[in-house]
Amino acid sequence: MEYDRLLRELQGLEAAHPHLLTPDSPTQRVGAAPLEDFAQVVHDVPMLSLNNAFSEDEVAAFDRRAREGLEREGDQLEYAVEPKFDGLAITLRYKHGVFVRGATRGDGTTGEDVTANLRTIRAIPLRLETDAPPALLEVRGEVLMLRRDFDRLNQEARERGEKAFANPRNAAAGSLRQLDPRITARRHLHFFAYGTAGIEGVKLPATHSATMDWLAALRLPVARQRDVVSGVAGLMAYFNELGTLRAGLPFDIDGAVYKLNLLADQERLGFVARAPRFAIAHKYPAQEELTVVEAIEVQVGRTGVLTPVARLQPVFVGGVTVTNATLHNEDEVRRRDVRVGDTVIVRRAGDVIPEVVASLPERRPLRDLASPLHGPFVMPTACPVCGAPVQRLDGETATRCSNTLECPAQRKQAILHFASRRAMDIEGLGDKLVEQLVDTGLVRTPADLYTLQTEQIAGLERMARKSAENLKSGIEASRRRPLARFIFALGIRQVGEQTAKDLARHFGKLDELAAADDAALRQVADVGPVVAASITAFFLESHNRDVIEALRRAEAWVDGEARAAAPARFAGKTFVLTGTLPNLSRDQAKAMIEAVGGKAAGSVSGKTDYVVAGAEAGSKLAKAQQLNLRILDESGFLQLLDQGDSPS
Ligand code: 9MJ
Repeated sequence: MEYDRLLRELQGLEAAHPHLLTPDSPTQRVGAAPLEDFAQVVHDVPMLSLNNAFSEDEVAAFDRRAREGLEREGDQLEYAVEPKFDGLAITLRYKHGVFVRGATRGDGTTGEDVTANLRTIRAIPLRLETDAPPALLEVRGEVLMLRRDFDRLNQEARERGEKAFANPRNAAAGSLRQLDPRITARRHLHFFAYGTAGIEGVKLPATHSATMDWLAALRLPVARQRDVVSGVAGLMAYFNELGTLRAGLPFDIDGAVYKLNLLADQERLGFVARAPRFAIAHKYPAQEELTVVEAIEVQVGRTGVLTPVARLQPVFVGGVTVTNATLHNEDEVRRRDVRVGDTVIVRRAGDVIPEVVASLPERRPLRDLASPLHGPFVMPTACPVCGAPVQRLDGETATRCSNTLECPAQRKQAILHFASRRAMDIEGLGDKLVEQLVDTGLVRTPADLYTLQTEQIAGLERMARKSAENLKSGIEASRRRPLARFIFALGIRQVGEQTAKDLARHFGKLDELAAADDAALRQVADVGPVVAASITAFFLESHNRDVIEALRRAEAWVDGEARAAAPARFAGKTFVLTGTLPNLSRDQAKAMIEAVGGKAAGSVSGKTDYVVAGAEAGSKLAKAQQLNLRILDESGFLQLLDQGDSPS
C-alpha cells in the first residue's frame, strides 16, 4: 500500500536524521514499547455521561424541562442531533495544534493515559489541519471498531483457536487498554469526535453544529449522519430515520444524541449531578442482553442438519422477547463454551435470528462445575428425532442425521417445503397439519399427499369437514405444476428456485435431468461441481426415484420442451410489471412471463419490450409512455401470451 511505502521511507529519514523526528510524525503511530501501567489523568473538565430516554414521552419531558429552564415554554427549541456511537469515550488534548495527550473517561474525573495507543489510530490526527491552531483544544469523542475490522479480528482469533470478542465495543475497549501499543496498532480502531472541552486562544462558534463543522475542517472525523432539527417532532423524525440507517452503518450505534444547538443555551442550562441538562441520549431497544441458558436442545432441519439451540430465560432484546437462540453448530458451541446454567449475551439485530454471542464463564455458578449436566456441550451421537446415527463429514461444520429417507424431522420439513408457496403452492397445508399427517402415518412422502382422501383428512383431530375439503382441493389444484416448480419442490440440496428454473429450461423433461451426468449438468449456467454432485446424488437415491415415480402417477408436474430444442415464443423479450393487476399476483405474472421464455425486469428502459401496468402504476408507466413502449393491461397481457405477438 502507498501509505506503508511512504511510512517506511519516513522511518528511514528519521533514523538518519533523528533531530527531524517530531511527536506528530506518522511513524509515532506504529506503537512504542509496552508500558508497565497506565498513568492517571485528572480531567480538567469532567467527562460526563448522558442521561437516557427510552420513549417519546421521555424525550418530550426532556424538551419540556429545557424550555422551562430557558423560560421559552412556547418555543420550538433547536437541537443538534447525531448518532450515539457504541464505543469508548476518550478525550484528546491538542497544544498548538499538536496531539499531546489522550485519556479514557475512567470514572469521569480521573482516566487513564492511553496516548501511546491513541497515536496508533489513523483517524486521530497527530496535527490539526490549520494555520492558526488554538493554544489548547480538548476534543471529546468515541473510539470504536468498525464492524468489518471486528469481523476480521474475530475470524483471525478463531483460526488461532483463541476466544473471540463478543462485540465491536468490547473489542475496541480491549484493544485500547493494551499496555503494548503494538497490539493496539494491529487492531484498526476508529475515532469520531462529538464535542469539545476546554479551548484557549480561539473562540468557538455559537452553535454545537458549527463547532462540529469546525472540528471536521481541522480533520477530526465527525459523524456524517448529523442534523439540526426543531422541537420534539424533529427529534422523533431524526430518531426514526437514523433507525432505518442503523443496520447499514459500518459501526454500531445504540441511539441518537440530542443537544441544544446554541452553546449559550447549553451553558445556561448547565448540569444535574453527573450529566448535562442540555443533552440526552435517546436509546434504541438494546440488541444485546444478558440471560441464562436453561437447556441446550438439538433441532433437526429439512436437510437433516442438527442445530444446537439454547433455551433461554425470556429476555427482551432487539424489541422482542427472546426465548430461543441459535448456537449454530458443534464447533460454535465449543468455541463459545456455552453450558446449561451459564449467563450469556444474546443478540438480536434487525430481523436476524437471535444468537448467543458469548458466555460469561466468570458468572458460572460454582456448584455447577462438578455436575455432568453443566459440563461442556456434546453433540448427540444419535438423531434426537429418529434415533439413527449422526454423521459429520470431514471438513464440514454440520452434523447430519444419516437417515434422510425415514427421519420424520426431515420428512416433515421436506413435505412443508414441497407444499410451500414458491414450490407446489398447496393452499391450506401448514406446519401443524403436516405434523399431524406425518405423526398419524397418513403421509410419509410428498407423493402420499395425492392419494389422501377427504375422509382421512377430516378424521384428524380438530379438523373440520370444510377445512378437509379445502385442503383436498388445494392438493388437487397443485397437480400439473410447471417443471421448474416441481424441481424446486423436490428439495434437492443446493438447488434453489433460480437453479430449478435454469434446470427446467435446459433439460425440459424431468427424465432428462435425472439422467444427466456431471458434464451434462455443468452445461447449465451457474451449476458448479457442488451443485452437480448434489443433483446426481439425489437421483441416484432409489428412495427418491420411488417418490418421483409416485408423483409421476399423480401427474404432479408437466414436462416442457427444453429451451435449446425449441426457442420459446417470447425468448429474449423483456417485460416490466408495474402497479397492481386486478387478478394476477406479481409472482404469477412473472411465472407466466418466464414460462414463455421472457424475462421480467425491474426497471423500464429502451430495451423493454412490454410494460404490463395495473392500478396505481407510477413512474415506470410514465417512463414507458415517454419512450413510446407497448403498454398492456392484464387482459392485453393474457391475450398476448395466448395468441403470440402481433405487429403493433
Ligand atoms: C456518543 N456516545 O456518541 C456524547 N456521544 O456528549 C455523543 N456522546 C456526549 N455525544 C456529551 N454523540 C457527553 C457525551
